[in-house]
Amino acid sequence: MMRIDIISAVPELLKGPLDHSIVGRARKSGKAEIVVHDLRTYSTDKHGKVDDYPFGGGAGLVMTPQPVFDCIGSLRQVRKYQEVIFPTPDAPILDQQTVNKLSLHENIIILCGHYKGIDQRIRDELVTMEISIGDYVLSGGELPAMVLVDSMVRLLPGVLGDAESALDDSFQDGLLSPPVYTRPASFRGLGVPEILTSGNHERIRVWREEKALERTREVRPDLYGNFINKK
Ligand code: 6GU
Repeated sequence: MMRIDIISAVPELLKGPLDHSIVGRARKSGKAEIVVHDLRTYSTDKHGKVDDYPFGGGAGLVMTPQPVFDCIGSLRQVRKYQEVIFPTPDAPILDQQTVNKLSLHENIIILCGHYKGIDQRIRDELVTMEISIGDYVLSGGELPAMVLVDSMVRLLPGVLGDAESALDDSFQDGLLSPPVYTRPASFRGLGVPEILTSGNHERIRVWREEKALERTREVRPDLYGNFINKK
């Protein structure tokens, strides 16, 4: 069982993705506990303000320290957290290896920033890990938090069935996945590679390996280079 506490000033953004599909099922069956905390309820300001103008000027608002320190402080009185993760574009990019390690933790906090950023003292004193989900800009940390949650939860024991085993995922072996087909074997005149219907499991395994290599070399030469060098 993994517990994830998510702190957000816009908790409405987190509703849908946590309640459905793999993550929704993992929660309902008790394999993951995910709790969303509305940062505004921790603000001592009478209007629940959680942001303010940046010292030194500049565009946009900055998340203030008080509600975040109080919220994380109160969470820490109940349990011990292995990581306090802050999704932000100015951080190392999340990869499968990192997700694999994070999925082994018992308790983690994800702090979603919004506005122009969060007061640096929060990052210095509370945040233990920062991750970006790619080289482009999003409006806040909520969508990246959902990306991180989904990637971790699907690795928890019993969340995926044998048939959908995470070991087959793209990236788990450093390669992209080969193409897949399902019924019908002929659709609008379009067929399926003969080998997949041959019943020869060894030849199918080799075919999939070849296709994975081919696809990776074409669309992700960086991954392909790594894979070849490690072999
Ligand atoms: Cl983690 N946050 C934001 N706001 N934008 C991003 C990101 C994170 N990763 C890529 N772009």
